[in-house]
Amino acid sequence: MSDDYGADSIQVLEGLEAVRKRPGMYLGDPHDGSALHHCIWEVVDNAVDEHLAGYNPTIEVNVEKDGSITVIDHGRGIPVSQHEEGVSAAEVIMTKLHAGGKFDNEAYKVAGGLHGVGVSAVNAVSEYLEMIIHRDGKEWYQKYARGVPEGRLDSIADSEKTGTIIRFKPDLTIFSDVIEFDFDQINTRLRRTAFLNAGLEIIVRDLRADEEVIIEHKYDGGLKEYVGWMNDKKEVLHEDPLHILGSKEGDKGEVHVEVSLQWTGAYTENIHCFTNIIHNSDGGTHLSGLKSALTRTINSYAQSRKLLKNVNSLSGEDIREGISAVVSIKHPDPSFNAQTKAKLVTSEVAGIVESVVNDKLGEFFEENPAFAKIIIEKAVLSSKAREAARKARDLTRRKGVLEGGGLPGKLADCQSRDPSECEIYIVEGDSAGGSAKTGRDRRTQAILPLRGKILNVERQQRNIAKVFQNQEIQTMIRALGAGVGNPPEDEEEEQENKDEGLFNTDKLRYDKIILMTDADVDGAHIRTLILTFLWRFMKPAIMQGHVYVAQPPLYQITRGRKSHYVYTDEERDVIIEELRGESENAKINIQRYKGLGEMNPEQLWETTMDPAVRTLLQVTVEDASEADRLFEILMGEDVAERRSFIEKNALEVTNLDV
Ligand code: 0RA
Repeated sequence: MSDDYGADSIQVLEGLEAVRKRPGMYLGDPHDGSALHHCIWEVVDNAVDEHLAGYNPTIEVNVEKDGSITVIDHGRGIPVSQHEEGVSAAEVIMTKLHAGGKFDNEAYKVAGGLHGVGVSAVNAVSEYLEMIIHRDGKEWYQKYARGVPEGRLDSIADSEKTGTIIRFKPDLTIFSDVIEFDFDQINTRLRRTAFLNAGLEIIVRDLRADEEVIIEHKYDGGLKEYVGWMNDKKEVLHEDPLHILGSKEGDKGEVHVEVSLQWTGAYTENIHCFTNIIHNSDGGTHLSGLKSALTRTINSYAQSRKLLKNVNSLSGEDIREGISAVVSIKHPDPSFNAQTKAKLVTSEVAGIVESVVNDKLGEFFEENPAFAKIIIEKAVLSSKAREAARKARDLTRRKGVLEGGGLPGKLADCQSRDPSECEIYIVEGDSAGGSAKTGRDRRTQAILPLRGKILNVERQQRNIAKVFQNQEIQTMIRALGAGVGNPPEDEEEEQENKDEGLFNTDKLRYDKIILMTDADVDGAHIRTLILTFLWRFMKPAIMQGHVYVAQPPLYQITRGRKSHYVYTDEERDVIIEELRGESENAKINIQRYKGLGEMNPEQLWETTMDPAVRTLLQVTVEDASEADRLFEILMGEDVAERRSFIEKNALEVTNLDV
């Protein structure tokens, strides 16, 4: 039926065009690198499915010199049979949106494929895509340009192997701003994939640099190794992570539960959740199930053994203090709150996870009373510290009111009272503060100078009263006007933890909180200390994008009456080259700004504060638990390690167009 074929191929072209026109709908943001990297995940997910189906021991991912990506798997190979009217099944999979559905019945379950866009979306946004399939005794080849096949699927050689090689180069007319693959991001994600699929070997190569980078991931211990890795920089309270495996019949079929957990001496909890290998950054019913099980099992054990002393019962937060855990469930038909799959909402999962964990944890405690005692003692300590913190916070708040309205004397406030147009610059040192006060737009820009280093709150988790006594911290809390203390993260905690004037972004007096520190290591350290405080006590300000880092220039380069401000060393070299090019023996003056204080008010305004020309970096957090881990390393004991770490990765800060 050639008519059908014609209609079909028109549909295919329309489908590909839809993806190219609105990549955001299919692959995520095409500007910030998420769609670009999603292309890799999409192809890899298919290869992981082959592993899940029991066929694929190894996946290789190469970042190639020309900016393309090669994904090699050793699965069954994409089916090559004739599908309809001379078109192979492989071509259908590569060109039809959601074609997966036709093939994915029974054994074949798409791992991430619940994203559902399939490799055809990747094909559509690729300048070229080459596909090599080993299957049915042959090697097959086909190439596409922007999703359109350049020829038919041909057999080019005999082959005894099976598997698929896909090489694609993203079409850079579709992506912008971030158009280069970030090897760290790729490696981190694939490491996680390897942890979640015990035994699967994933080899990642960066072939772009002269020195090739090759990293192999293979974790036979799966989640248990994952948790061990999460804790490798921490003091752990028991040597081996617990590992819990179980399954229960749900409404749509068997639900598998896998949990691994380990308590550490840290003061935060760090729990990652997955459904069918997809990360759920906002948790959901599996997380609630795990939390309920922990609270219930540990309280009932502690009560029955009379381990609670002066505490009535332990709150969930106290019990989870210092815990690192991963919960991964497999469900035949999960539902999520949104397209992004951030939160699992399938309600039966809560009860299933809770009962699996209850059973195993109860058993484990009975068999290891010494271990149970350590965990419970830590939770009791946490409960007492939390109570003390509550009192200290109350005191700070009341003091603020008693001292008359609460705005600190050091704050040079702005005139506007409309938070949406107001900004506060938190500035390192009084002298830079002075320049900033003179140079600013006083209608909308407030200046808060901080003197010296603020307290490292990461080291004060057992003595939170000290945090609230710190002058610089009190000053910040009062200037921002939005309270302090992170609100509960879900409804369950909400009940345990009544609202007590905790931090609330609705009350923020400024839309932008801008950290302006010197462009040196000390400046970076101060910035990190402030960010750590904001993260631990005002997290929503960061999560909702209110926090920014100012970018002061590193150099001023002057030739004659012309002067340039320069923000990076590379930029400096380019400008110098340019000026030399204009005239050989011109005198070029290079001034290095060691600190903000060296700039006069006009310079500070021109280079760093004027909204029309400045560059601000918005502090963004891809994943809250990753950020927790980061701050722990960052603020940990090893000063030298920390310094170099801060220099390199203080936080994921992404460039913002202002
Ligand atoms: C459809 C059906 C089958 C496998 C695949 C697609 C498949 C897709 C990709 C993408 C990259 N690597 C892949 N490997 C396999 C099942 C094939 C069968 O039943 O033999």
